[in-house]
Amino acid sequence: AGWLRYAPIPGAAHHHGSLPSHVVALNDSTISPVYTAGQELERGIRSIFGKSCNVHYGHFPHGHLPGFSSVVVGTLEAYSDAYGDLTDVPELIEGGFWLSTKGQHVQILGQNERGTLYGAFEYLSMLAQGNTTEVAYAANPDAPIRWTNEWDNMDGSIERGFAGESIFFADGGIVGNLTRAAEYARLLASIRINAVVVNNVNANATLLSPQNLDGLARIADVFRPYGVQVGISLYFSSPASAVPGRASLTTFDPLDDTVKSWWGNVTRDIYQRIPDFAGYLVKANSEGQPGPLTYNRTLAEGAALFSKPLQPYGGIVMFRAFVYDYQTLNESDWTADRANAAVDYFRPLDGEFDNNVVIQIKYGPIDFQVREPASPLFADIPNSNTAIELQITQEYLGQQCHLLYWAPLWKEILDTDLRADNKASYVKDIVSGQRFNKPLGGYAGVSNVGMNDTWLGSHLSMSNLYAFGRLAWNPSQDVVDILQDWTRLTFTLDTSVIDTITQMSMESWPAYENYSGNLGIQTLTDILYTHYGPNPQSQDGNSWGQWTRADGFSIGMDRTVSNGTGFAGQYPDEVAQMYEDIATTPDNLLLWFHHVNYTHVLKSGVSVIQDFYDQHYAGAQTAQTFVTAWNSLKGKIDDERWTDQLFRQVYQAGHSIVWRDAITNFYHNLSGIPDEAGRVGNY
Ligand code: GCW
Repeated sequence: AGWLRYAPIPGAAHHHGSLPSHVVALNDSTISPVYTAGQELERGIRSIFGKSCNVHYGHFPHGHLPGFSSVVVGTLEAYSDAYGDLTDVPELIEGGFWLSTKGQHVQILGQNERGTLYGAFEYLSMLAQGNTTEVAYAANPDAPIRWTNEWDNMDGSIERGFAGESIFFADGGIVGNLTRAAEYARLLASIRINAVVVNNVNANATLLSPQNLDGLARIADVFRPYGVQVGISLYFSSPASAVPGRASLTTFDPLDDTVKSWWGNVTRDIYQRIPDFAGYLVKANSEGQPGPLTYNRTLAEGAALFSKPLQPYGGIVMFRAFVYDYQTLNESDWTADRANAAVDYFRPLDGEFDNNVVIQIKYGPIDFQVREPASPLFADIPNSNTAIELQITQEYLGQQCHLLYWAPLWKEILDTDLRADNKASYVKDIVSGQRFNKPLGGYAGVSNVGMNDTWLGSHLSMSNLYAFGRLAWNPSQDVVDILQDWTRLTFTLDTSVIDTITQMSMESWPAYENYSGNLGIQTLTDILYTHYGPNPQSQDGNSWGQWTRADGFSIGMDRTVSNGTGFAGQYPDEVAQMYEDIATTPDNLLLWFHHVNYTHVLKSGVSVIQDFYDQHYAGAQTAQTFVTAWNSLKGKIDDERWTDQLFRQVYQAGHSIVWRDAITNFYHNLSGIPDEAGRVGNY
């Protein structure tokens, strides 16, 4: 149920008189999100207040609203057609809604059906939090694309998933029982996610077999009543792969006519089964994957292979900017830098992508690290649609075994002002399309939910999924407000519980950063495969291009233009200058941009090495306090969830000490510089 528990609130019966007794849902088709909204309202009001409502589907007869208190839920258009125009409703855009709880009839009126359902969930969220005040307002999305990506494989495993098997796939096909998929769609609709890419970006061509497309259509069928569309990831060389029921070509060259018609056929076959199909997500020429560069074609020519056939259907291509060739990265070259790749590839192509292509950019230039500057690419392709790719799953951030509330990190990136043309250019305003006046743009969150009851593998990690949806709708919201709404909906209205979970969650990112890799050095984890646990020695000499350049005296990536990889110069001038100079680079990104001696003194007055020691101790110390904090909630939330989370907090407390000791000892050995506080290396 996640946050859609609709737990009874204290004093529920007291509200009965002021609650509506009827629901009028202005659509009687069971596959309509308006119908779903009607069901959801009945279910919520019954569960939260113990009050049953009659639900009437379709227009109320004779063009009159019922004479008793009711919730009227439908599209604004359906409402006007039946009952006349409303004058007080401001302009709504796609997915927007109007919610008024004033007067005898609660009005929940969407710009479209999906927006109507969002409004119903908004009203229920208020009620479930004990808020029965009178409100009347319109809500509109900041950005049109609010998708999750699921890295689910056809065999049912999930890449970087920490919550069990896939809810979509097993044994090379689509699972028979899609109950969980429908429940997921319900959760997603409540946070206004409008599409899900159901398979891994490291895609498997066999998804395109006619039989599997039939299965995909079944997924779309269970999503549709929630207003959630389905999309898929494509494997670029599919035409030359063995796909049951399809011709196999000897080429996948994007300029080859047989390849073009191969993809044209696939696209036609999909839309025949799924008329509201969302579109494709493409990972090409990345980490050894095939792509247009295999044939010396540009990435734009590769994207066009998909955008052209999608155009007549209104589908879109999310083309990932995560393009780099790890085989060519050589650490002995001081100027080699994987962080440069995205801008190097995409900036020259700006303006060459079709209107229905969106460049999907990871928030940082490397890979979901605990601290990265915002990717400069957001500012560098003003003639292209862009979306930001965030991870909800905690690949590098403790894999759901450590508490980590992502939203403050996301917010910092979204609120970064990249100063394109020396003008305010916040990442959030670029991806919404506002800054560069683009029609498309938005958010992709790598979620990776699984069959585990908790969806993500731990109860507290669900705040991340919730916050993702909330910020994608409106990135200006406060991350504490979002967290507290989630906590009330998920656990209780008890303020002591809310305060405790708030404190733990808000301290979780700084704590993890402190014990896993501070000063912008990145998550010092095992980079070779697991991305879990400390492994600072793997951070150099690897072919992935995630380096720290640590030796006996110094550490950090020199990304300056004057003496390093030149990466800092990929930003617009004002930001480039800030990062070029140690004096103006914030301490928390120092080693991201500069190579310095361990004895270099930070703005805080402490040396780099001493700060390593101090922060690793501080971070691990904070993780210990999470156990005490969680213990204080015993009896205030149900035992089952309390026990489950306690196990994780105890584990994290121990593992944070493993992190602390591994990292501090590693750099102590390497540098030979003692800890002023005498902790490191003294047992
Ligand atoms: O860093 C890598 C992850 C891979 C992932 C890749 C990507 C899906 O470790 O698991 O592959 O990023 O984003 O494509």
